[in-house]
Amino acid sequence: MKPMNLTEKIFSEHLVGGGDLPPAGEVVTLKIDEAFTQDATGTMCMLQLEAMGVKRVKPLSVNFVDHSMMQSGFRNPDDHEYLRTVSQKLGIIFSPPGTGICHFLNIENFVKPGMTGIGADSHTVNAGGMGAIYFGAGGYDVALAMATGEYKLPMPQVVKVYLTGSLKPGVMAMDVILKMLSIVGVKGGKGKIFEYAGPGVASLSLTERATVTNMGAEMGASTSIFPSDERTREYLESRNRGGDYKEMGADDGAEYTESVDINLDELEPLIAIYPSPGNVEKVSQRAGDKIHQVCVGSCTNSSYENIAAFAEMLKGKRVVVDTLLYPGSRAVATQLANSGYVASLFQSGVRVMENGCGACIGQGGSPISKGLSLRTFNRNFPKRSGTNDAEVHLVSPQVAAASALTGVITVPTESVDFTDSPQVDDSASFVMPIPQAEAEKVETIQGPNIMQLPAFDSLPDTLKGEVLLKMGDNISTDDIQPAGIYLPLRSNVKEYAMQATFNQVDTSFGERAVAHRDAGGHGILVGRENYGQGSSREHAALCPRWLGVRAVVVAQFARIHVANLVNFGIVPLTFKNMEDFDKVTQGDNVSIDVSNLEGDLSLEVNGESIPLVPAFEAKDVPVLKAGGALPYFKLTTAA
Ligand code: MIC
Ligand code: SF4
Repeated sequence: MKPMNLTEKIFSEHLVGGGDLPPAGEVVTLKIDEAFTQDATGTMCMLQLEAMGVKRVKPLSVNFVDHSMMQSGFRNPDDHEYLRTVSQKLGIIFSPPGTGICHFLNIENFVKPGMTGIGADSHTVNAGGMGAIYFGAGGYDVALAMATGEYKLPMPQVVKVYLTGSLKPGVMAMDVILKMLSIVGVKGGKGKIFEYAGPGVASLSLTERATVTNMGAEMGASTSIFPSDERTREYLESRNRGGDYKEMGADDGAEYTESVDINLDELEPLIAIYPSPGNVEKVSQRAGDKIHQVCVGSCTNSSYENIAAFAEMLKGKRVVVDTLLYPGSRAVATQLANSGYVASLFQSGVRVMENGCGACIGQGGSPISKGLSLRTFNRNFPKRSGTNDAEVHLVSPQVAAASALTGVITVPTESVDFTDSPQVDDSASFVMPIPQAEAEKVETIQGPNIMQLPAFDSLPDTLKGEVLLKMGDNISTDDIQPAGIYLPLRSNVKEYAMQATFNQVDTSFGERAVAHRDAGGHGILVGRENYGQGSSREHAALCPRWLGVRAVVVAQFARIHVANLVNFGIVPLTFKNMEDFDKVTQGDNVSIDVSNLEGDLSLEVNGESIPLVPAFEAKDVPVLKAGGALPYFKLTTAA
């Protein structure tokens, strides 16, 4: 038999219908072992799951609460209560606020080597550190996976990342992924799975591997994966999960589309400079720059090892800038308390915050105006911190510690020996599913924050309307549909759309779009490269659709966003010739004949016909025609 890489092995074991794997780019259907949401995407996902008429989910499913935890007012707690009750009703595990960050809890408790999963969050790929294949997806796709136990995606190419050597003092796993970002860029990973291999792999612990796979999302990759080996066994045994261990790796002679070599010995501390995770430099190039804040945590860097190393460097000293810390889970926080680090962090002047996303998604912890914040997080997009004119650079926990002590960007050089402490089992925090007969009697509680799903009409033969916005490269979902202070509106499409959609790009967008929609126009958006990069939030498609947007025409889309556009009946299109971008102006009246989505498509503007290329797959055509995935699901399951 032909030698297989690890990705091919897991895909083959999960291929619905069996047989050979298709070539890269062709749609493949995988059996999904786990599906999950977090609270900011979970309520919409659950409303869609209920609208599908599902009585009980098929795969292992979890609803985590970690994003919207401020509870200033009824909105967040209402969302949590809906998630708690709907979880009980549908057979889903519920992880209440304070338990920890979804991706961190997932590797602690649920992911096993060789599993497949999808989650309604782009950093679901974190699970690749465990030797599993996990994808980030929009809420509808997660709801469908919960209903059917399956997920469809274009077969990715597999890239080998060959690691040699080991990290020297002051260099951390964060620097490995920042190095990858400097090589691959923020869109170079599209359609690819990064499979790590080589002798350097054994030098990285499981949580270090998860740091690397987590931030693979910032390369636009489908996912990333490490082999499962003795280090995996070590981690699982330390969590009393030794029985979940299975050795997994690529066969000798396995083939890859490309390969990247990284010698860990040669890495230096790196920093991603505002406003993109892809602007990577050496920390030494920025040494001495004044900083105003340090934040440690997020799903990328909130393991015990990360925080203990940070705390150890601070021990007996005081931070000189505002320093916030978010542990990845209650288990990690307890472990830090047991080893004495919580007390030493307090004494060092660190603000020990709740176990959750916190400042990473702008839920508090904003920096000062025009300030510079150093964060161990994975994203530094404009305005994401909640302070519009502040800047955020991304660094490892050791760079964060060295800099918090000096108030300027500082290169860590010494090796850190932190106190070890046994892992803690916090699985008692989860609310487990109840038997189906009892579950069916549960009434979900939907407070006033939960708005019912809007109904959307089918696709007309011609889209006719105005170019509502013309944008540049790398428009992120944070630009399209900001989170931060707007997170409490995630369950209320109308309010979220009116208050937040594109308000960072143009404050008049909501009003203009609604007026145009109500006058019968179809809104069109125009952009350039990597449109929709960043999060998996389907609201970045759902809210524009509510505002009347029916097509987006750009140079290239980010993977998850294009799927979300299709799911909400917005036609994703790309320019055949990028020079045509200059022929379109914001405010132009345009039309697109979409009566035959499989034929030639063009944008009619100012008397010219600009050729377009579909960014959707053939399988998406009936979904777009029906006006979106849920209307299509209803049409096809009723038939
Ligand atoms: C993010 O980091 O941008 C988020 C918030 O976790 C998002 C999900 C969301 O918007 O709810 C993500 O990464 O998918
Ligand atoms: Fe939460 Fe930040 Fe991770 Fe998103 S990137 S899941 S907001 S910690």
